[in-house]
Amino acid sequence: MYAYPIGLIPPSAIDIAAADALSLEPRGYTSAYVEYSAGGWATAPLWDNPDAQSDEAVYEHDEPARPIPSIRMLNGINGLISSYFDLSRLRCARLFRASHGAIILPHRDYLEHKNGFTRIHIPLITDVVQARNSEDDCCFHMRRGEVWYLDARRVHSGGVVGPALRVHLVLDFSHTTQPAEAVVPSLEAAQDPLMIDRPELPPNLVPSYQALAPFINAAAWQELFHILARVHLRYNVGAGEVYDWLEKIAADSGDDRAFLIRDADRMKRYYISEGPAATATFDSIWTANR
Ligand code: YCP
Ligand code: CO
Repeated sequence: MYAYPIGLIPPSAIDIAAADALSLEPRGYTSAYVEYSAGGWATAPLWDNPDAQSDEAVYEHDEPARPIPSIRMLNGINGLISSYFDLSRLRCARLFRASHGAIILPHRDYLEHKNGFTRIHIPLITDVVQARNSEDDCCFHMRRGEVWYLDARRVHSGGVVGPALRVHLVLDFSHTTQPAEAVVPSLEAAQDPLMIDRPELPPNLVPSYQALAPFINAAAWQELFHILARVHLRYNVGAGEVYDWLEKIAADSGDDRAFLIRDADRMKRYYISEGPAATATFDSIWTANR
């Protein structure tokens, strides 16, 4: 696995940051990256380029990030960031939240950027059983207060497999930053990562959905995607397998077969190989001939 925990923030600092995070529910969250989310996954902007246009999506820039005006009073979150991280290298800070079975769909990051970022996650609110992240064939839990480096260029996903609330503080540093350079030298060392040992994939699970293929049309396609994208967080399969399953289901599908075959190919390009800037969204294609 390429992701690893690089340190631990004291519980007292996490407690006050978590209270700040709860104060942003729900109005602090935006609709950015809906195409990447299943269920109630959402992101809240915290720190950004001081010269930013108010665009909710992240873009590359060389200015140190500053708290956006609406969160300047959140001393818990802002104090945590200022005390434990190298602010000169910080480009963006956000919250990622998930609850009620929500996940971020399996994808690779930075495909739309020239260089990308060095990405750090810190769980503020989580659940040791229900909150999970994946990277390729691995599944793991990020414990509360751990400072994780994530290699977002690998295929990955994350969220909750039950109703629990999970809120991560997500920090993007300039792409030249080594993970250890993002944090202050005095940060407490991390424990070994908590890996999740998933049961084997039940042999009849994917065939059961394949058997439904003749009844799947474009109106049901996104929901089927969201169901199958969650399977790898419970069973021992790779994060990217969902796109192969959808390709096979599209080939056996009914009324919208030609469209779904093209869309399964589009999905691989959107989430895995070419990225959102170079690939149309599902909705733009589906509604084009309305
Ligand atoms: C990002 N990429 O790079 C987003 C987050 C998933 C897609 C959500 O910030
Ligand atoms: Co990602």
